[in-house]
Amino acid sequence: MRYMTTLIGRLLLGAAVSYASLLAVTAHAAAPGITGPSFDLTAAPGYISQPDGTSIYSWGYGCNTAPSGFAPAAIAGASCPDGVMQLPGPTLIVNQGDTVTVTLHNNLPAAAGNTSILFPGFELQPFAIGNGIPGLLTREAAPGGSVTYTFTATTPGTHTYYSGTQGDLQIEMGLYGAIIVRPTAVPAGCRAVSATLPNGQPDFRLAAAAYNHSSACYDREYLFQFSEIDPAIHSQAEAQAGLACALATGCMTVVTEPYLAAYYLVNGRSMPDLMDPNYAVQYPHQPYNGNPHMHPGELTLLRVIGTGRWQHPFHEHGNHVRVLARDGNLLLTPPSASNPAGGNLAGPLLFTTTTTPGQTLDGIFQWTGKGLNWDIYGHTAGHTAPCVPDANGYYTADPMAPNYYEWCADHEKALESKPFGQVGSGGPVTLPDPNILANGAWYGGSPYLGPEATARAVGSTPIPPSGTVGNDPTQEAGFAYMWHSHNEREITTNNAFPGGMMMMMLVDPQAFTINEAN
Ligand SMILES: [Cu+2]
Repeated sequence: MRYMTTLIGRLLLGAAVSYASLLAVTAHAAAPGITGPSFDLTAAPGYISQPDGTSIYSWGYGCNTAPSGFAPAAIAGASCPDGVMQLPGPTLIVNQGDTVTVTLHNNLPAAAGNTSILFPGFELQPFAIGNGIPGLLTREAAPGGSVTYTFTATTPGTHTYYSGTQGDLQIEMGLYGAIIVRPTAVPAGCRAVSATLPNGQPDFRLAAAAYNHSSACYDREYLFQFSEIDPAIHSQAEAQAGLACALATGCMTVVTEPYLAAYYLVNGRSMPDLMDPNYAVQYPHQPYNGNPHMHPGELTLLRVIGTGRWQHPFHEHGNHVRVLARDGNLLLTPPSASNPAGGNLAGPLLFTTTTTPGQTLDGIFQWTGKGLNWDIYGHTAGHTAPCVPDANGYYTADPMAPNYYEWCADHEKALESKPFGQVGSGGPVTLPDPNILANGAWYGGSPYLGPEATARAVGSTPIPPSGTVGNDPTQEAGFAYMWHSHNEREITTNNAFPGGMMMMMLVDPQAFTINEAN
């Protein structure tokens, strides 16, 4: 939403004290998780924290014993401590074709009764006699007991897993997580995962492509799981957690309707906590963040999962999102008269990637600055940077160039013909569309990207005043966009704005190394 983007920009600039810590963070998101194909999980209680200082009694999946590994390998300091619940549960990363085994230990209070996991989209192998207890939807683990699920990861993409027992209570309490299945092949035109991207910076991708399709290549990826919390449900469960109980269905009487959410989470955290690093020590039960960064031109894969009860209209400012797949199913055209082979991408271009409970969505986001009608790099007379358009109109000859992926049609187009404030005598040539270009905490005080951005903005009347935030462009000075729920109720934390389902996406100059390893 446009006015909200402006508002949050002003809030962030104005509230220097409360947001000072945000300006210093250089932590990013990626799609961190644990690798398989065998996983030993616990379901256990714990307390998550929210930005208003609240601790909320929750249930979550965690590692029962140490995982075989962590991904992406470029993230240092990853952890999944034995027996510690987390929210969301560990992201399970496997390869297409793997035989995946997940053993679940029920360490919830006896009063919660049995618990289980569903793996929608995958066909479980038959259960051996004695493996778990038959439940309504799947085999369950009794309190203190365990159950093992086995399935083949047949289809690549983004999937979800969650409790199949008393879902209105157990999913609300936090028993959910994500599964990422890496495709088997490197499709034509996609780069294999290596130590570095073409620009020489670290490669944090989990795979060369999201699916076995050359249109599913990407340069960078983020996973966002949307959920909400009704604290009244959690406090009822907490109050009854100590009840003696020997029933499979538990002994709690928790009223889950009417449903009154007060906390709106992305990856288990709310704004501004979600901008802190992955695995930050202050969130021992919420290891995953939501802090997307990208360079101009990069194809950014968004893995979006709806959990909980409500739809959440997730709006990615800066461009639309091209949907690749839903529920791990790549959306392709069928054969037709004009294209007998079929197989072209068929997903819509969405302004808002609305989440649906239980559904996953993969989409590609790209920011280039095309359409602004002025030179985002501030090239002026006498500059030496070339902009020779490729077949698509972008400068892509040199991935190491400061203006790599510049939209050449706007090369050397001035933002203003006269200094700011003198609109009557010329003024800005083109006012930026705030839906395309926004400002925010990292905004370098210059309307230009690039290592010389601040210097270019210095003048008698720079726009906006240079040094407003005072960041060194090679450190952190890009274009900031709010990515948030378009339901305004959901960008609050316990009724206070700003909070909830809100993050800031940063388009960083090529000179800035995007290091997602915390
Ligand atoms: Cu918006």
